[in-house]
Formats: sequence, structure tokens, C-alpha cells
Amino acid sequence: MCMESAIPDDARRQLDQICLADVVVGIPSFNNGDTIGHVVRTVAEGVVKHFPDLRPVIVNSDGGSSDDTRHVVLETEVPSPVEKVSFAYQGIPGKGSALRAVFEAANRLGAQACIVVDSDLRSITPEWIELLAAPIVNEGYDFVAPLYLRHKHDGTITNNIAYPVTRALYGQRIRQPIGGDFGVSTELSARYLASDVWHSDVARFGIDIFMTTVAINEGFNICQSRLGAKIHDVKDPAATLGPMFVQVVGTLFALMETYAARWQAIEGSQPTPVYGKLEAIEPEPVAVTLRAMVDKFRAGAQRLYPLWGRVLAPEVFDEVMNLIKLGYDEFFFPIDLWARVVYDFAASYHHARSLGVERNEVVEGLSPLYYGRTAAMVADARDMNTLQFEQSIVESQAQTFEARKPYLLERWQEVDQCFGGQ
Ligand SMILES: Nc1nc2c(ncn2[C@@H]2O[C@H](COP(=O)(O)OP(=O)(O)O)[C@@H](O)[C@H]2O)c(=O)[nH]1
Ligand SMILES: [Mg+2]
Repeated sequence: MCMESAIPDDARRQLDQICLADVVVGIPSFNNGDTIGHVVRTVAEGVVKHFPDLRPVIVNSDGGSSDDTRHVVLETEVPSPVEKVSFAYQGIPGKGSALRAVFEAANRLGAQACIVVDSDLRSITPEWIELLAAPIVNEGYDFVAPLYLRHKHDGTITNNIAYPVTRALYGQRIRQPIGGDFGVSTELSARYLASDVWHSDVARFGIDIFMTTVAINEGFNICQSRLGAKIHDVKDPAATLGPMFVQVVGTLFALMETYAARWQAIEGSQPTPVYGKLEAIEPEPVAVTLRAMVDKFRAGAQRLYPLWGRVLAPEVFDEVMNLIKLGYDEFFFPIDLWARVVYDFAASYHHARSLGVERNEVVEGLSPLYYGRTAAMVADARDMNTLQFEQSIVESQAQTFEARKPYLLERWQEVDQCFGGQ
């Protein structure tokens, strides 16, 4: 196990001077100078307002920003008794390494709760602090996942993969398994730190799915907290989500190996307790370029059809190849086909060696199909508001993934038999 510290020496000394904290609020950052000041101010206001008797420390764990992010954090005034620490973490560059340092700081300070919020948030309010920390501090939960209203074009990796697959595999409905804003107990953050995963994609954007999956499978108490709307610096999936997709899905598939015995025994799913009140708000619109996503799907098909031919079941392959002939205006990608595609890729990741493919090739090979499914989802949701989208698309897709779980089991075992297993 690798035990080196993710916190540089001078920051460790600073933490040792602070000595103790009850609640640590971690803020990972990488070039967020424009937005992080608001996040720091709001966090400080929230802890003082909602937990006046607790000792709070804000920990900014930065990825070596080239803008003024850390300067802004250090210059932002916070009320007493809030303490602030800002450092450039040590380790593989990525959000996961940033959080590793946050967890280490929380454990070093003996904090009973560690909450984390993103540095590009514009919709954060002081109440978020209460909503993320109170279930841990007052009610004994170990993991508080966020529950927010996001625009239908935001969170496409969540909606099309992370949520439906996590729910179908592990039987727990956590709507935002890679949300980014969350709370953890000391026991759970210590469990994360003890895992030998910090040289994998968990050190990057695999961190969120890792945290959620471990919390579910290692018997920790989980709830979701309603935070209202998530408004942050948005990314057009076609332009910027490629590396994140590979890191999230690679980690999701790797964890299917770890917890194979558990998910194979689970049928159906159960709701996760919810904390906080439902607010009726429409999140800010997020622009996406549907054509660019269809183009990525078509280009992927041209480049990757030999891989897709190995990974996909023959009838699934044929159905997918029929989609490349569709024009932009008629483009679709049925949910049931998408579920079988994802399950074929998950099973092929498991059996990569027997199939003569690399695991990372399998994960990367799914990415253009995700663009295809996302384009179709955007088209299907054209006239829908957030709630309609939630019910007609997200929920029904998640149900399809559950209903199709026998297909995954069959594919997982079928290849085992063909190739004698691994
Ligand atoms: N330290 C560090 N933080 C990062 C890195 N990449 C992203 N983050 C932080 O992680 C949070 C989420 O990143 P973001 O790009 O907004 O992802 P998304 O909102 O989940 O799509 C933000 O606070 C970022 O500043 C990185 O490489 N290093
Ligand atoms: Mg963001």
C-alpha cells in the first residue's frame, strides 16, 4: 500500500498548528480563480451560521493552478473561528489526488465530518453546508450524496451511465453518484485513504464513482441531500468530456471486478433516504452541440468497428451500425439498445484478455457510443422541462438497465464459458 502524504510539508505543519477540527470543508481546485472566492465565502458563512459550536477548517487542495486561485482563497476574508489552509497537493495531477489530500487533512485534524464542494459552483448557498454535514454530525450517516436539479444537458455521464449502472448493479438508487459535492464521516474517509487506488484513475475523475461504490458495498450508511440547483462552469459533452468519460467508466468497470460477487447477487433496487426539502426551480440552460455528438458517434464507428465487432453481441452490433445511416434530424439511439451496449462493454472489459483487447481500449471504445446515446437523449428531451426529463428519460432508462441485468449476467458468464474464464 502506498502511504506517502498527499499534503506538502509546510501545509502539514500548518495543520498541526491548527491541531483539531470538528468539520473540514475541502475545496479541490484547478484554475478556478473566477469562482472560488464566492465558494469560500459561502462555505465560511454556512459553517458559522449552522454549526456555531463546531471548529471548522476550510482546506483548499489545488492542482497547481496557473491563475490566481490560491491567492483568491488566501485573500478571501472569513469570519472567526473559521480557519483556512491552501496548498498544492502532491501526487498524480487530478481531482482524486486533491481529495486524497483533503481526506488526509480531515483525518489529521480528527474531524468527525468532511464535506467537499467544487470550486466552480455558482449556486452554492450557506445551507449546502448544513445539508451536507448535518446528516453526518447529527444523524450518524457516513456518506451524503448530493441531490440536485441539473439542466437536462448537464450531467450526461451521470444520466447515461453512472446512475443507471450503479443502481442496476448494486441495487441502491443514488441519483448523483458522481456529483462532486458530498459529505463523508471520518470512518469512511479513512477507508478511502487505506485503499490502494491512488495511482489509478481514482486519482483523477474516477474518484467520485469510487467513493460512492465503496460506500454502498462496504456497508456504510448513505443518504442524499437536496441541494436545489447545481449551476457551475458547464462543459459541452462533445467538446470536453472525453477524458472524464474514460476515467469514470474505467473506474466503474474496474470496481465491477472488485464487487462482482455482490452485484451478481442483487436484483432490483431500493430508494436511498433523502434529507432536505424539494424546491421547484428550473436550472440554467446548458447549450450542447447535437451535431458534433452525432459526428463523434459516426467517426467512432468508422474507426472502431473492428473493436465494436468483438465487444458487441452480433445483433447489438448490427443494430448499432444501422444507426450510422441516420440523418441529424432523425437520429435516435433506443434505451434498450444502449443498455445492451453498456453491458456488452462491461462484460468485455472483464474478459478483455480472452477477447484479445486491452481494457483501456474497451473503455475508450464505448466513448463514441456514449456520444451517440447523448445526442439521442438531447433530441428526445427537446420539448421537456427538468421534471419531465427526469421521469420520461432518466427514470425509464434506469429501469431498463435493471430489467436488462440478466443480459449482463449472461454475457459475463457466456464469455467465461467460451474462453474458459480468466
Ligand atoms: N486539484 C484538482 N482539482 C481539479 C482537477 N480537475 C478538476 N478539479 C476540480 O474538481 C472540481 C470538479 O471539476 P469540474 O471540471 O467542474 O467537473 P464537473 O463539474 O464534475 O464536470 C472542481 O472544483 C475542479 O476545480 C485537477 O486536475 N486537480
Ligand atoms: Mg463543475
